[in-house]
Amino acid sequence: MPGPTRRRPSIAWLAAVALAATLAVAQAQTEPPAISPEEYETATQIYFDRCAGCHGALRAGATGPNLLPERLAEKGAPYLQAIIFGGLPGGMPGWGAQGVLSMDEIEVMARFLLNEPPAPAQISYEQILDTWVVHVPPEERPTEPQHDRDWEDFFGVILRDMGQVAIVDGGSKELVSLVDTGYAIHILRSSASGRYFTSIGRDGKASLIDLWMDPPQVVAEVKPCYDARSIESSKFAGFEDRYAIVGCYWPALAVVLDGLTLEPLKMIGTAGYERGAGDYVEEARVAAIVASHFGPEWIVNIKEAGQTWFVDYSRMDEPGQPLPITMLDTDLYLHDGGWAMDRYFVVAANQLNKLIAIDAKERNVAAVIEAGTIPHPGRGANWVHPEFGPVWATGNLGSQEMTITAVDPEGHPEHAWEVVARVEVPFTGNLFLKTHPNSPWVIYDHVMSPSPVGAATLCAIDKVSFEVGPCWEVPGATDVHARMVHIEFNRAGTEFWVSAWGRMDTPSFIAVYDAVTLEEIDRIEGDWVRTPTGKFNAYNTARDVY
Ligand code: DHE
Repeated sequence: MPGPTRRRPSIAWLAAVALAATLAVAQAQTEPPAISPEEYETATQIYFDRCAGCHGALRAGATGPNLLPERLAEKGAPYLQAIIFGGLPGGMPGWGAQGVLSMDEIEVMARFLLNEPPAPAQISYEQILDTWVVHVPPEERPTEPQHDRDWEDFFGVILRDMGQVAIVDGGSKELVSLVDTGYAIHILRSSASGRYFTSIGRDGKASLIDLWMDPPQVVAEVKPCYDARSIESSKFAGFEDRYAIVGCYWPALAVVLDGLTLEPLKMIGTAGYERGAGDYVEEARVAAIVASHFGPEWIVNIKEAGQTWFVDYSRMDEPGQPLPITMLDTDLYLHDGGWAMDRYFVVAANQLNKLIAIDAKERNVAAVIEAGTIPHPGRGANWVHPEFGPVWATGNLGSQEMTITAVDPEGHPEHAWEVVARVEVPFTGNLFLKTHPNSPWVIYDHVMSPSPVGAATLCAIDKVSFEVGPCWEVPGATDVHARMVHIEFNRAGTEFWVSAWGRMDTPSFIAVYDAVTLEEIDRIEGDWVRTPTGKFNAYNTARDVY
């Protein structure tokens, strides 16, 4: 998207918007406002970039409300402009106030929302196949690492708006290579061996990065969807690195790929009927996916259908053999989650303020837990507490609470699925928390805090006493317009890294801390460090250490 022209709104403009908003109901529009084809195209792109994640590709509502003209017409364009500019307390960002959208763009967006939405396209297997490229075939790849670096301690760092992933040496902190991937990369996952990173872009493009090559590079890519957030590889014994799966937001689809070439093998449509006796859901988006340790299957969470599917990949390449999918009714608004004790996959039903613990061994719901407001675990944090045994924690986006739950019904039945602590943290806006067996702390961010100080503040929570230890505003973060986001430990668990997520036009940094003393011991900087978000240590990601 071209850089917007930014004009600060004058007080007079804001007053005019407020006045117009109060008059809007009375001035309900009967005709949609005019919008030129160029404006419609610009607005469609902005909608995809900024709005579709919460309001859905069809604008029919998802975690955010329905944005169809029938509902919005009575509100009127000035009212919509005011909301897009300033946001709402329930989580709608103030795109104008944050400097992301210009006043001209906001004005076009308001008119776009009062017109009928475009019909997003479906995708065919041939279209996916056309995007598939193998840069280095498996037989031409090295049979052993081509460099002396400790590749299992590499970090893949997402440079979100650069469409790149930086491979950084976890020991020396040197940039090993910078690889081009999809647009606005969302997550990385490691193959079971740890040799490959797979990445998925918001534009649905998947890339396979070989860490044994010198330098590490993208060896294959494919674009199975138009909009996606999740990717995972096959991890069960005997199937290591063999397959990968992409979860799409649009179209409603999961696509199984060959793990070494990313050749598309199987498309699995997810549109269908909502859990129980629900309605038909056309936009049933795939949220978190994890590879089970109990069988050759992925646990795939279908957000708007309120279902979790166990997708068996064991006979994927045997024509005429079954591809069993076990459907489990869980709940609506499934989003992100992670392993508790390597047995229970705990996923947030975020708009319901719930956590659902899915037993990967029995393939059923083991427990439903009341979290805080909009739980957002990332993958959560696991540790063994001296009194409660194994526990798992999530942060919450909408409340000042870290929720800690006991997760060992067999070893500690007296506390099973009990929330053993609701720890008060200083700000709302948490997205991620992380720990490592060798650190006494859980590290907690507040990236979506409405206050710039909150967004730049990290906290360490004591894993035994549950006390909030030091919280600190990261020096220099606000100077580069950055929010501190996403924590990742190195393989040894002796240090953790946190991204200062700034703007594309300003180089930013990654702060490195001692995992015990919490002292800042290094800062990764350079012209290439722009819009860093998620970071994934090859060893920890392959083995689900968090
Ligand atoms: Fe994410 C994980 C969806 C906004 C960075 N994000 C996930 C997952 C989902 C998801 C479904 C779980 C994937 C899995 O485990 O298989 N994220 C969404 C959205 O729908 C949402 C709310 C809005 C959108 O339009 O995308 C959203 N996410 C963000 C951001 O704004 C972040 C901070 C930066 C960005 O890329 O846009 C962001 N999401 C991340 C990261 C993870 C993630 C870094 C993986 C965390 C981990 O440790 O595994």
